[in-house]
Amino acid sequence: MAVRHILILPDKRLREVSKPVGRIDSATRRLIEDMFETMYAAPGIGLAAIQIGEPKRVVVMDLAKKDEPRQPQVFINPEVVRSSEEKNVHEEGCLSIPEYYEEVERPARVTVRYMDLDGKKQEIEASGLLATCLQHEIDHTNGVLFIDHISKLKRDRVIKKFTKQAKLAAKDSGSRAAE
Ligand code: K1U
Ligand code: ZN
Repeated sequence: MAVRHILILPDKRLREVSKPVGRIDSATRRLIEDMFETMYAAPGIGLAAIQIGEPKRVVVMDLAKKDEPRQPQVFINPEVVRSSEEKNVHEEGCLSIPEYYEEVERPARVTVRYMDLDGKKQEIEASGLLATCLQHEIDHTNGVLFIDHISKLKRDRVIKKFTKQAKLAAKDSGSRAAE
């Protein structure tokens, strides 16, 4: 198991549409282990495989509170099959956009179809934080980020900030390599 590097905005790979998983083989199981280790280390409550550079439709999640035992959940090839008309506003964050939080409006309840670790088809009806987190992670598998759901003004501002930071970091590592 390994803690993997999390891709940060404006990394173009975050815009890739991930590919469905066919068979759950040892490589997929290792990927899932790495995803949990990376998510717990961050720390975060969810992670999609593309965030560690693997364009596969795999999502991990743990919504347990600090004082509760861990509740790891795996969703393979998750898709929203039903959404409520009713909307909910929830503050969201993203491990690929560190320390930026914004309120996002999404359907309050969703039904998600997915495959479990045994390759069995499952369906879950979600509301509250689970619904928000599932929609956020399924968006990642489609190359969509939560900032795509906020105003263009706010989105452009955050993209500009992270692009500037990435350029400064690249310049800094280049000058250190030349020393
Ligand atoms: O997909 C991700 O980048 C993970 C993201 C999931 C998420 C959070 C909030 C709303 C929707 C989706 C995070 O985990 S951000 C970090 C976070 O929320 C958190 C971190 C430590 C403790 C509690 C929450
Ligand atoms: Zn995210």
